[in-house]
Amino acid sequence: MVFDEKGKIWFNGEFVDWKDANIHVLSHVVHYGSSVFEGIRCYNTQKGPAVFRLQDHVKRLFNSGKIYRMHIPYSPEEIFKAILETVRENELEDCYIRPIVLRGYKELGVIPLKCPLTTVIAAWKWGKYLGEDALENGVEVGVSTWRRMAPNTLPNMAKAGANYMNSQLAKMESVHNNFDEAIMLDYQGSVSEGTGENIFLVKDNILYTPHSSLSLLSGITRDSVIKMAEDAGIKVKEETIPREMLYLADEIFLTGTAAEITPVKSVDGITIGEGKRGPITTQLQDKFFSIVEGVAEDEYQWLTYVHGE
Ligand code: PPE
Repeated sequence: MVFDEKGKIWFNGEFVDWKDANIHVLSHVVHYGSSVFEGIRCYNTQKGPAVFRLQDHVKRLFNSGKIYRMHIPYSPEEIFKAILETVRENELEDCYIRPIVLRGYKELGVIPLKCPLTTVIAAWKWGKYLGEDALENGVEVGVSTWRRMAPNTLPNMAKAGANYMNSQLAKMESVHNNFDEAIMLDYQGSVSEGTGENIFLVKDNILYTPHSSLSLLSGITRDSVIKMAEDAGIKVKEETIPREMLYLADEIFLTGTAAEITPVKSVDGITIGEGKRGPITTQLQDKFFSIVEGVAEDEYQWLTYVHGE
């Protein structure tokens, strides 16, 4: 995906042309990675575009800011509304929305508190994250030699720009090794998450996912999958998952806003189950897409219609 540079970006409360949404090279964020952000999807439904779990994403943005002592100069309600306005302003239907709060330009040095915050919301069309046929045919992943951040190093519960330096190392290594995605282990060697996704395993009809204390971002898609699975009578276990359990799983899938629900067909070249999308993955994918595309009833009230209902 390369930007087409069309449309407007919400920049500190005002819409500016795509090319004018700029910050100074000596901004704090450029040197020290000081930002918190969100990734949100909007789906095209019969009732117009609808944003998935907007309230929860806005809440997580403010929680990330809280951890980093960033006092976002807008209320959650203002950001909520500004996100919907950004989709409307750009006349988008299905799109990906990226709000980011960053520490800006004033002085350098590790202490960031004098640098003003800049708040930005951009939206664009972002197709299938892990490739066109990934949702149907699955992806090939490799366990990374890079570990996820250990407790009390960088907080995994904050969705902060700097965390993605760790993700980048793992992703570049996996691409170099001809994998589609990396799976990272936590500092003690148990399964944590992908570079931009959470991970689920199916074994003997039970759904397993690493517990949220295992150095991962507690994903909103992950939470959605757990709810849908439990309501479908599938037993869900959040626990410590040893690496080798990956190879022995019947099914594996990745979840994330960008990646949605993507099946995994192999790990480190070892085929998972039948090497294709399994029945529980299919069941949860079908349920997820029927809700977000507005085909099924929005039983969890996950959708916010951009132009009202
Ligand atoms: N773990 C990580 C590390 C992560 O980045 C994401 C989202 C998730 C889990 C899943 O979280 P959620 O989206 O709430 O279900 N990754 C975002 C950024 C991807 C990117 O390449 O940038 C996303 O999917 O929007």
